[in-house]
Amino acid sequence: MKTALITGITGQDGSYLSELLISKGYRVIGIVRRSSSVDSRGRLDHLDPDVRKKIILQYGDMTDASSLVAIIKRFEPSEVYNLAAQSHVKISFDQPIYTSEVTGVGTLNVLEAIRISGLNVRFYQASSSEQFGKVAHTPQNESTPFYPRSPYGVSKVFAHWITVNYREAYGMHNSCGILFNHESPRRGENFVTRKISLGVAKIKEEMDAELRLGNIDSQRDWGFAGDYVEAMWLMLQQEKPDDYVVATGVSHTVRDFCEAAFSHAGMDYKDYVKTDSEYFRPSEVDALRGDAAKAREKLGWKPKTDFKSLVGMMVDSDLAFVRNNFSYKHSGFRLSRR
Ligand code: NAP
Ligand code: G4F
Repeated sequence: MKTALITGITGQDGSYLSELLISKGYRVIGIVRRSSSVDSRGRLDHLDPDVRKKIILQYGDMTDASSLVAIIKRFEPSEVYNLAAQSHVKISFDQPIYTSEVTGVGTLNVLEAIRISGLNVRFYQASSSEQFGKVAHTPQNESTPFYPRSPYGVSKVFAHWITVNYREAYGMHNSCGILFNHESPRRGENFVTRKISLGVAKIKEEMDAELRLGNIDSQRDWGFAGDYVEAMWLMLQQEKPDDYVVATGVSHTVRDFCEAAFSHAGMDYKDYVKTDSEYFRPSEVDALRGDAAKAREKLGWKPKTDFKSLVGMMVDSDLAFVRNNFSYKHSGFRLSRR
C-alpha cells in the first residue's frame, strides 16, 4: 500500500485529494495545525465515513520544521502533496510576513524534511496562477514569466523556484502544478465565488438583503477543484518530474459569476450586489486565463466541469447549507496519541 502525506488536508483541495487517494487504495496521512476549535476540520465532514476513518491526522505546522521531520520519519510517505498555505490574497497584504513564512519558507521546511530523511519521495508543490500576476501574455502557459502582485504571489514564486532548485540540485522528484482558480461547495467562504454562492442563498432565504463585493471586473479562469486534484495525482505518477499549468482555458469576470449565480436562483444580481472599497486590493491581478495544453498532452488531463455547472453546483449546495441551519457535523476524527 502506498503512503501519501498531505499538508493542508483540511483545506478545499486537501479534502478532494484525500477522497481521490483513498479511492486509489493509498494510506493517507494529513497534517493539521492546532486550533482552539475543531471547526477547521469541517471540510472533512463532507467525506464518506468509510473514507474518513482511513485518514490519519497528525499535529504539525508549516512553520515548525521539527514537526515535519518527525512526521516524515515516522510514516515514510512515497508521495508528499504540499497544499498548506495562507492562501488568501487580500489577507496576505494584512499578514505579509506570516504569509511568506507559511507559504514560502514553509515549503522549504517540507523540502528539507524530505531531503534530510533520505527517502525516495515524489513531491507535489501547489503553485498558483497568481504567480503570473501582471501577465506578460494571454493565455498563460509554463513559459510565461512570473510577475506576482501580492505578498501571497511573491511567496508562491519563492516556493515554486525552491521546489525547482531542489529538483535540479538534489535530483528530487519534485513537480509544480501551476493551478488556476478552482472552486467547489467546499471553497472557503471569503473567496469570491463562495462568497457569492452563499450570498445568493442567504438573500434567497431572506437572511440578507445585499451582497458587498470589491472589484467585479477582474477576470479569472475558474474550474472545479474535484477535477484539479486528479491533475496533481497524475503529475506524481510520471516517471520524470515536471511543471504543468492546470486550467480550463476559459475566463469570466466576477460580474459574470454574479450574473450566473443570482439567475440560477431566479434573481437579478443588479438588484443585490453593491461595491465596497473594503474588498479592493492594493494591487490587483486583472485577468488570468490558462493554457493547459501540456497537461492535456503529457498527463491526459482535461477539465470535466464547465463554468455554468460549477456555478449551479455551488449555489445549490449553499441553498441546502443555509436551509440546514449552516450545520457542520463534528468530524469524529481522533488525533493519534493525543
Ligand atoms: P485552503 O482551503 O485555504 O487550505 C489551506 C490549507 O493550509 C488548510 O488546510 C490550512 O489549515 C492549511 N494551513 C494554513 N496555514 C498552515 C500552517 N501554518 N501549517 C499547516 N497548515 C496550514 O486552500 P486550497 O484552496 O485548498 O488550496 C490548496 C493549495 O493550493 C494552497 O497552497 C493554495 O495556495 C494553492 N492554490 C489554490 C488555488 C485555488 O484556486 N484554490 C489555485 C492555485 C493554488 P487550516 O484548516 O487549519 O486553516
Ligand atoms: O476569490 P479570490 O479571493 O481569489 P484570487 O485572489 O484569485 O486567489 C485565489 O486563486 C489563486 C489562483 O490564481 C490562488 F492561488 C489563491 O490561493 C486563491 O485561491 O478573488 C478573485 C477575484 C479578485 O480579483 C478579487 O479582487 O475576485 C475579486 N473580488 C471582488 N470582490 C473579491 C471580492 N475577492 C474576494 N475574496 N472577496 C470579495 O469580496
